[in-house]
Amino acid sequence: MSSPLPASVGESLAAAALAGTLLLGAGWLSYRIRSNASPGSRDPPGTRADGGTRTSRVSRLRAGLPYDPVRWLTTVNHRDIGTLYLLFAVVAALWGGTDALMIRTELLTPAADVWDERTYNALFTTHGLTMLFFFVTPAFTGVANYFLPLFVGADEMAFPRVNALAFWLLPPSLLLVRAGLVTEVFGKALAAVGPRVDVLYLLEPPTTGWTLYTPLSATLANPQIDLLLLGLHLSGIATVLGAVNILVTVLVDRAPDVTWANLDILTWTLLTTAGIILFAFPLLGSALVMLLLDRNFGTTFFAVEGGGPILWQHLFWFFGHPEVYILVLPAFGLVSLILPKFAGRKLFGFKFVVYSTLAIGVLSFGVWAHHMFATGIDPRLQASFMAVSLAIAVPSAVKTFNWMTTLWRGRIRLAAPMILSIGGVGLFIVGGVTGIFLASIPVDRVLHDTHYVVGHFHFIVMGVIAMMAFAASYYWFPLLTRRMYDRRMARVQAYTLIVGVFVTFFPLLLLGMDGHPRRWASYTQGMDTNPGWMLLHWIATGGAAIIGASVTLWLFNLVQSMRVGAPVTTGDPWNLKETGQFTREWAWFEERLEERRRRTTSGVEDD
Ligand code: HEM
Ligand SMILES: [Cu+2]
Repeated sequence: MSSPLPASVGESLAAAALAGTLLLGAGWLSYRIRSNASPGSRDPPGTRADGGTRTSRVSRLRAGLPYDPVRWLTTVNHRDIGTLYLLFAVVAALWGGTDALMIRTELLTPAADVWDERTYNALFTTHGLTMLFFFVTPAFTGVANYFLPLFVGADEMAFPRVNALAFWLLPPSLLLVRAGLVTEVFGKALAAVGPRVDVLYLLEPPTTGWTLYTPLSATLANPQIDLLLLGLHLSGIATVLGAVNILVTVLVDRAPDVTWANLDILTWTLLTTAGIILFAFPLLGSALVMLLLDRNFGTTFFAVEGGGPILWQHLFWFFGHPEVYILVLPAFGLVSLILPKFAGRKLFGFKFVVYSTLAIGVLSFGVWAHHMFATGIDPRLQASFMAVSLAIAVPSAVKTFNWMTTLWRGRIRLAAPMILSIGGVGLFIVGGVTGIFLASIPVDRVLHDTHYVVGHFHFIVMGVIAMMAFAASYYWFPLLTRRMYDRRMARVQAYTLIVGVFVTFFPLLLLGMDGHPRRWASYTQGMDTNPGWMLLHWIATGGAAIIGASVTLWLFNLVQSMRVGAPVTTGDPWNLKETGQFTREWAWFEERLEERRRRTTSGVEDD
């Protein structure tokens, strides 16, 4: 049965319904947040200091659940919000990871016969967007929320309610970005049991690539592109709100004994990242609005007769290059934090690591046109961008040498977080060095838009960023859950992840040097002259399967250990006191354990 409405009416109705639902949800949430004043928000329902005892049917029902859903929806506590960010990031990573495995499956055969071309284009688009905006940034914002106040000795983030708002903008923005898939799956499920509702098939998954280049993104009729732009805009607002919170917390809410001289390395990198976000994201926001106006209101910002399609690339990459450092700096911070703990030595050259972080923060705004060497912009401009791009490799190298020197003559303990940190540094070196080649104009002319570029940045985004997210999950697991994970399984997971990343992305460097363009669903055209391509794709897909197995092992280990892992009874599960590296978050944890012990021995029920 087909819908009687003309497509455009159905489309507007669907958009209005979606917007209405979002607004109602937001209104309800803000009401709940306001009535859940921060002091008692972690107390069980019915016992809040401000609310008195409430015994409505709903609150009795809530008290019977293992988790109180209203508390999680309305919390303004930094650790709760941090936890929500981390859970959201895991969900997004698994969703984006599914895209990745589907991409790799298509490339097993030279023809586009597993999925079709359109699906393939959609897959690499949603994969990139999901991973960058909904996995990496939320994961590190989660770490910042949970740990930054503990590191700087603040009771809370500076603006707890803004913090809740920033988090709750993310789920709707992810849904907007991926709405087409959601509505289509919903439509198919509905059609299986009842009527076929045409309006649910109006949104086709976006096929622009994460870079949203004009003129393609300005001219595609698919209304999903508009939703995508709105969703990205929303997620940008969330990211800026989060960054403001981090900045103000560090600048204003530090404990008296936390000075600039003894601020820890992770806080330094989170602070720098927040600074970059403040300058980069508003620009993305503006560009997205211009594109929306071009698409819907006939403006000509990116039309040939107006600003021209290249303007998009300038605006996008003015945001986009700093964005790659927004993603990588927190991972660098985690290396600098975790590596010394398991090498038994202080981070070598702490000051230089801080200075190089700040230098990267500034320089990252001066290199954007290295993504545009192939567009025919003025060669004199290109040369200056090449120079700054080569220069930005220097502070990255400074860090790498500091990490290696930290290991030198250290007492190295190969626990899972350490294996992942060392692996992360190693893979980052491959990613960084391939970047230096790309920064050179003549080399980039050959390699631009090939799989070499995909290999380059995945050695960084998977090689060090995802690697350090896993390392952090192990490192703080005892603190987050009061239980220990299975260490042997974790070590196996860490080694397989390193192998998987290398096996997946090294063949891409070779394919790129062989001239294999990126974003091709089918490579039959190249097979006559390059019969080796298929083998390289097979190896890469095999690597992706190793990564998939490794991530499954990680998930299994953590979920299982959360339930039945060995209880942690000491505040120092990593023996950090021995080498004088017992940091504030662990001290906080130790205190909490002590308090629990006092409460249970004095017979008070624990939470
Ligand atoms: C050592 C410093 C680095 C240099 C010199 C460098 C250089 C480059 C160059 C020149 C390109 C453009 C290649 C082309 O499209 O032809 C590029 C692409 C890219 N780089 Fe890097 N890079 C560096 C570090 C990083 C880091 C730290 C990240 C990620 C956290 C990163 C992520 C990316 C991404 C995502 C792209 C591809 C964007 C796209 O077209 O989709 N790079 N890099
Ligand atoms: Cu760049």
